[in-house]
Amino acid sequence: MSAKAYLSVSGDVKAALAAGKPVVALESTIITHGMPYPQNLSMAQEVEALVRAHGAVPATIAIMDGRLCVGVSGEDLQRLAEEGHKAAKASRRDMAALLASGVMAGTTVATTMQIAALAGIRIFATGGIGGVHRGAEDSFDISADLEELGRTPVAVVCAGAKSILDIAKTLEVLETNGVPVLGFGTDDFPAFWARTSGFKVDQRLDTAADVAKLLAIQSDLNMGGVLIANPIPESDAWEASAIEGFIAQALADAEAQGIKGKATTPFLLQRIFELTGGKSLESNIALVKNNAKVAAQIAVALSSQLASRPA
Ligand code: PSU
Ligand code: MN
Repeated sequence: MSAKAYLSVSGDVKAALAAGKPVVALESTIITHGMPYPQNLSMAQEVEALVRAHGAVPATIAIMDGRLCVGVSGEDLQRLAEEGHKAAKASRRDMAALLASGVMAGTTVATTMQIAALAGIRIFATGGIGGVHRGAEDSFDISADLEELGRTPVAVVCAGAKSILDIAKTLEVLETNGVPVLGFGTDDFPAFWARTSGFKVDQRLDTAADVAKLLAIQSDLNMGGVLIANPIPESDAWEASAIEGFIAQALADAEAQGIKGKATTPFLLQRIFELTGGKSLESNIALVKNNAKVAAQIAVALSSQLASRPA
């Protein structure tokens, strides 16, 4: 059987893809492991509505009932949101096991990219990518997202990388993996809750049409993913110095409790949520929505550019 035999694509996503209409993939680890219930459910619904409002079809991706599901909605979205941390967190290495067992899983950036590419979706919106963890020189904890970006031809719109990570090392690995890092309207690589990190992006582009032009060429070259870094809206942004104390506390707590491996990112997000009295979650939701909007605009620009190419 081919990998595509495991795909279950919803009717509206299938129709849009067949017609060359814009589609935006959305991940589900952010639903199961990134946010508490019920805010995770309302976020997922609002993000889908925003993608539609900007002219594209949303395709939330998850692994459910032994299938690679593309275009999860309604009841299934509710199931994922309620399952929360009881669901699995699907990274690349977990896929076969999850399909074999039928266990429900939120897909990370890495697996969402894989499944999106399999379905023929080119644009994907998330919150922040995984990266090189602080202390990686000892722990070797480097997110599979960085490897996947190097090899899978999907453009990922994110708000940069969370400052719980080592951003300098994350950017170095992205360079090694051959991933173009574009700043959408910014020269500075954003740091999730903060608009800047002090590190430069590879290239700044200011319009969706300019990004789409680059993506079409990247695809012609048969190359891998592209990272589009879109800063959190000013109204919801933190000063880097204001969030750093909470990050340091969350990291210290993770260390004290011996949190390791795939539990690390969900633990840190949850701790920062508690330490900020829920404010980090409001910012997280705002930046995901902003990424969904920009991803839809890029998807619309890309499908119109591809449609106007000579056959
Ligand atoms: N961004 C968010 N919330 C999240 C994540 C990203 O706003 O929960 C998830 C993504 O699915 C990303 C994962 O792929 O965290 C990274 O996990 P790890 O560091 O274990 O690779
Ligand atoms: Mn990791």
